[in-house]
Amino acid sequence: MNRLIIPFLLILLLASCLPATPEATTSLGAGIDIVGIGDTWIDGGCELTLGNETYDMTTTTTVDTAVIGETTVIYTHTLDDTNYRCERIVKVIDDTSPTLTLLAGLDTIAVGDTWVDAGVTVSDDVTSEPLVQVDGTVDTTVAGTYTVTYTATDEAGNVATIVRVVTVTE
Ligand SMILES: [Ca+2]
Repeated sequence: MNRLIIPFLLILLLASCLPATPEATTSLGAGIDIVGIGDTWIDGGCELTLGNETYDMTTTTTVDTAVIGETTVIYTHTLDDTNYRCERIVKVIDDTSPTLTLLAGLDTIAVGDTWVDAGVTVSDDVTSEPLVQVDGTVDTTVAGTYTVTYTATDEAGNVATIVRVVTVTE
C-alpha cells in the first residue's frame, strides 16, 4: 500500500514546486491612430504584462504620414526565448477641405444685362481636381440680390463652400 502512496505524494509535491507560468497580456497605449496627411503620428506604444512585470515592446515599423493609407505597426518583445507580438493599425487620411477662391467678375448689373459667372478656382492637398457644384440662379429680368453657391468636394468627402453675391439693379 505505502509503496503506491509515496511515489504519488512525491509527484504531488514536485508539481506544487514548479513555478506557474504567468499569463501574458499585451495592451496598446493610447495614441493617435487616425492622422491627417502631413500631420504627426504619436505612437502610443504597446506594453507586455507577464505576471507582475511589464515590458515596453518595440517596433521597427514606420508610418509615412505623407501618404494616404493604412499601416500595421507591429511591436515585439522577446523574453526567455518567447516572442511576444502586438499590433495597431494607423490610418493616414485626407481630413482637409479643398480651398475655393472666387474669381473676380462683374457681379452688379442692370436689369436686362447679361451676367457672366466668373467662377472659382479650387485646389486640394490630395485630390488634384475636386468636384465643384454650382447652385443658385440669377434672374437678370428681375431686380434683386442673388446668391450663387459653389461647393467643392475632394475624394475623401471633405467639403468647402463659397458664395458669390450678384446684384441686379433697376
Ligand atoms: Ca483634401
